[in-house]
Amino acid sequence: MKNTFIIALLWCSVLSFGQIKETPAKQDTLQKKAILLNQVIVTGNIKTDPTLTIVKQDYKDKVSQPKSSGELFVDINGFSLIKRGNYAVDPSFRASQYEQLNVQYDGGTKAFHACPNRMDPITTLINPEEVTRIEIIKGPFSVRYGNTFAGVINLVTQNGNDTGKKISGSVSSGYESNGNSIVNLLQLDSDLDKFDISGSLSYRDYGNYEDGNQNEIASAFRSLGYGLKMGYDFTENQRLQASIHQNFGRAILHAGLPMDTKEDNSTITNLDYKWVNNGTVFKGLSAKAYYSFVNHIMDNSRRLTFETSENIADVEATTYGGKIESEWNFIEKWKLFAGADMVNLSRDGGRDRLAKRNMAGVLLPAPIAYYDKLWQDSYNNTVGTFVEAKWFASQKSIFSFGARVDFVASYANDLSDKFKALYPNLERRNETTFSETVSYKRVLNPDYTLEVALGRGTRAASLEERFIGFVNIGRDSYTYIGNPNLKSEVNNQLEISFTGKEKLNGIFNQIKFGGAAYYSIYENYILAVIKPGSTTEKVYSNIADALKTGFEVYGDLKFANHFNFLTEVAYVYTENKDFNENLPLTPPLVTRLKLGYELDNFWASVQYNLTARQPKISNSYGESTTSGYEVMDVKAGFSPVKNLNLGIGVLNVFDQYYNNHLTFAFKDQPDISNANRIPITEAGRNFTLFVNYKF
Ligand SMILES: [Cu+2]
Repeated sequence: MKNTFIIALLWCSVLSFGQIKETPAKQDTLQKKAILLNQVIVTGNIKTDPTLTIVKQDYKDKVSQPKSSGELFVDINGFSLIKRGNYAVDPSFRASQYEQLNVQYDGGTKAFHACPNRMDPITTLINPEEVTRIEIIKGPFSVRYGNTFAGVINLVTQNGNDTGKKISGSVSSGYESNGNSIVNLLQLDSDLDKFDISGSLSYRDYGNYEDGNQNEIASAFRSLGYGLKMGYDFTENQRLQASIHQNFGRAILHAGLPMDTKEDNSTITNLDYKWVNNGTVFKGLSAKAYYSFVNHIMDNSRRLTFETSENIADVEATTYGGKIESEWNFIEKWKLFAGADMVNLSRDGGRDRLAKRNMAGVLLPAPIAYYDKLWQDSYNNTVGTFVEAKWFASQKSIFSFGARVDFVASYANDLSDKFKALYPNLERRNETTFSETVSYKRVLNPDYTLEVALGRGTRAASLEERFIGFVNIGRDSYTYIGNPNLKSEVNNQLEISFTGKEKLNGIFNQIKFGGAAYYSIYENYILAVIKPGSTTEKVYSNIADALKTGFEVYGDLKFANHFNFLTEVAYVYTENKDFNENLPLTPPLVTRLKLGYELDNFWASVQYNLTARQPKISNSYGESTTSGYEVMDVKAGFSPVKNLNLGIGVLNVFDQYYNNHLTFAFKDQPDISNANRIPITEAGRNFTLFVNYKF
């Protein structure tokens, strides 16, 4: 009843606005088809763009090495990577990660991993080659893209190009010396008047890499993937699009996890529709539906523990959902978006264990078989509804207001006896969460912008946090246990951001600069905490008092017509006041310096990354302090003939031996004595080559 009332209230606020028309907004050079479908959420249109965004989009050009999902984020200020090997790479933004970031494809398609150890994070489910652009909303400052706790990451995949050509496309090949890794790709597009189709096929075969001290790190993998997208433009203002992506990973080694992937098979399907209306009040409608399925099989056949117990886990995840959104111009100087979305996730599967030795290591007369329910046939179903309004108070001032309500249902149909004993009489749980935001954007002059935003983002606990059944999924060696009674975690974030651009005289051509500072107060932060009275088990729990603050700044100077020099600095500080320590996975201070040179058919860049030491750690998470390090990459590319591009690179030129603070520690690696808890070291010097031919 209360829920119905809240929805009614939200929709009344939609309908109570008056009306008038808008002036057509200027659009930048983005693909029209992607904009028409709301795949792109930041279009350069000040009237519809969300507050406080980052866009990274030069993924197609200037390639000097094969792309990996990790590489997509490595150059974005404020981002770090959480690695468990070379394949399972999760992005971390300002010390927030996993489900705290709402990672999605093409403006709202969601897909979740099946592995409890995140061997198959969302970034591995779509080929990185297909990603042409990444958009980030830096905090809970929009309610239109689903639950937004610490930010939205939208990976935009390519569309049928507006080429007008019956057949066009490209073939590419890449090689990396460190690991003897290869990537091959084929991309085909066809644009036939109202109908267009695009497809891509990729194969990658990575070997184990060597770190800066020539230690071989278990990280090899093979994967084959394809994507197919078909679109039909009914009229100039209406488009329907269907897509399918499938990815097949094989023999994936994870140095930082207790098992290796035998097989990883994923399918994501997607249907999008958009109608842009030229009326004065009703401006358009967009709708989306998606379905994804991931099957994941892993075992410990390559590990020392295999002598004691043969383990194989077969798990699956099913995600389906959709979104419908409408756009209105009720009152002069106001724009309004209202809609609803749904994300349903379910996971099932478990682990077969064949114990061959007892705890003391003595061979058993006959092996004993066990089955562990890892996911317990668990469900997390979310339905949300939202309203977001923009008020153009003057030519230079824009206010945004947003509110959303999410109704979350969670339950598990197949609880293990151990879990039942811990949580007797467990029933389906219903929760209602609220998120809201208000922000102000001031265009000081065309080249200077100031933004101030305040947001409250609420995230209900994930399936891992609620229902994971007695399994080691952390960086440490504890057994993790879900907690179905967790409260939702809340991020109250304030952010101030400034960007500017100035034309210069003489040898200097132009300078661009900017910065952002933020402060977050967390409520009920979710963390796995040692179970009272236990030395081997951790239970997901709410932390009462925690915070995060930090900044990013950048300056980009163009000079001598062809040169540019970029400096970026990012810093995060976190505090878990309940435990009097840092929150886990807080990256150290990072400074990036990049000198670039560019002509029409030649480019080169030198990038120097300085990462400070991280003495502030989370002891309860099993972290250790990390030393600082400096890594230099040199890249260049040229185009000897039209449509042919060659790129070469030397990564980690000085063969630096180092480990990233967020990367997992070695786990059960046969050739590394006492391997547990030693951080995985990153790749040493690496020569790369990339060739691309367009037709
Ligand atoms: Cu796995």
